[in-house]
Amino acid sequence: MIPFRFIHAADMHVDSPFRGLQALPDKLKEEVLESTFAAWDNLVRLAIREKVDFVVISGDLYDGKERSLKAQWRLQRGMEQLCEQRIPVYLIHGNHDPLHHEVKWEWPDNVTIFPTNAPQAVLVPNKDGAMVAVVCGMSYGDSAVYENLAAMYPDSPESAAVHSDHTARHDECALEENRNVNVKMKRLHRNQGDGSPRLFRIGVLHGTVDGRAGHDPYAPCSKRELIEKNYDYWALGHIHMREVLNESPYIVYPGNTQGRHVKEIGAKGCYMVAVSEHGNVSLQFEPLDTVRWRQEQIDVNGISSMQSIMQLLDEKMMAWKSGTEGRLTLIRLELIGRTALYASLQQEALAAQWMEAWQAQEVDDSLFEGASGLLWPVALRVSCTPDIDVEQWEASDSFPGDMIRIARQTQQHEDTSEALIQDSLQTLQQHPRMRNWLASQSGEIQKEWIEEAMMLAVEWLQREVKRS
Ligand SMILES: [Mn+2]
Repeated sequence: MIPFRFIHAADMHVDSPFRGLQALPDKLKEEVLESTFAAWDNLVRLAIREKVDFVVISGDLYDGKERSLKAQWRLQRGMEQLCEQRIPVYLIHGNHDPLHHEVKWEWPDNVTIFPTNAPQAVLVPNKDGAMVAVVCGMSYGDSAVYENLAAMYPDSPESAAVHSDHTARHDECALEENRNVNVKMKRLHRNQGDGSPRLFRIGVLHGTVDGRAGHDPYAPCSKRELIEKNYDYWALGHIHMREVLNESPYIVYPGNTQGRHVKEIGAKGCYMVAVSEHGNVSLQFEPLDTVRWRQEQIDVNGISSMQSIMQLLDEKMMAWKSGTEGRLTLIRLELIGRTALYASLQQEALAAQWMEAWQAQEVDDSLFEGASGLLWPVALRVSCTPDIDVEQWEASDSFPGDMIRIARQTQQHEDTSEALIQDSLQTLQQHPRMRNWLASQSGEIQKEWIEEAMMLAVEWLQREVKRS
């Protein structure tokens, strides 16, 4: 086998709208809105700097079916830069950017887009023009594809492969059945001779392997099925969390190139894949994101004053801030642990005040350094428990014991818990907007309210008992 290297990326979602960031100062909002574009620019720069042989993108380049002109233009610019450096790009379209008939955009000659009706295999040369790989892929023509596309991929893609001729004119396109698809391929009339080195097989697929909670089950297939296809590398897209599902052969989700909300935490980027002359594959993750999401828990167990909690928060934040590597980082914090300060922490004003103070300091910093390297708290949630022994109280013949027992019984029955909530929140029910909001809260959340109210009450009572 001839050694070569390629980049595998997916789910760029260029021009994601990032809804729900109204609270961010304009300068940071701009940085966030620019981030999916910037990640693409970083990918292009990486490919050029590392002189890779080619780039594979496994769907969802755009965020929406109605791709914005701005996104198309920015992608075009990057593709042209890659074209100038003679780096081909092989891409498929996914559920967010299906290749429907209204899509009319001319890519430069280095770009190969796989068709929608069936998988197509393409022979891929390295920098010196020697054939090194066969890439087989298929695009979505619709935003929802529920068929098992993997089953349609040929077992020996070389035999059905066409030659991807990046110098061919668009009107020479051999795939008449995909007239509006910008595929520059020519049927290959010669077979790979017996003497020629084995080609590395890459399957490019946007879909769901073995079902994933919280994701639409587009193009479902099993890992076993992919393994049995006998490809060397499955370049997957769709699931935004980076994961290597299998190593022999490699089955890889590179994750998205830029996190888009607080659930898409940590470094985001692409894989640099190197194939050795013996066919050994090695993967190197390369971050491309410019804005990062983070989620951290802070244990306040044993801390005895609010001031110390605030100090601990500051210390942790300072440490995390020094690790942002120059990226704007949006962080969601959660206070946990058993604490005597439970009641004080329940007053939301404290969390809000600390957030405001920290944010004001970050705004000051941004005047000198811009948005890069800022650590911006987007939420501070208090999930502490009071410093009380609930079990001991519950077993005791006491007023707090009665209260815990009643709360537990109430939680167990939907009717009684709802009646209690209705009764307790009567004043709030009189406000139409509040009434709607209350009605939209799930039974689980209502049970949490009862739990919190019970904890608060027992905590107060315990304090009074100690004092008397
Ligand atoms: Mn996606």
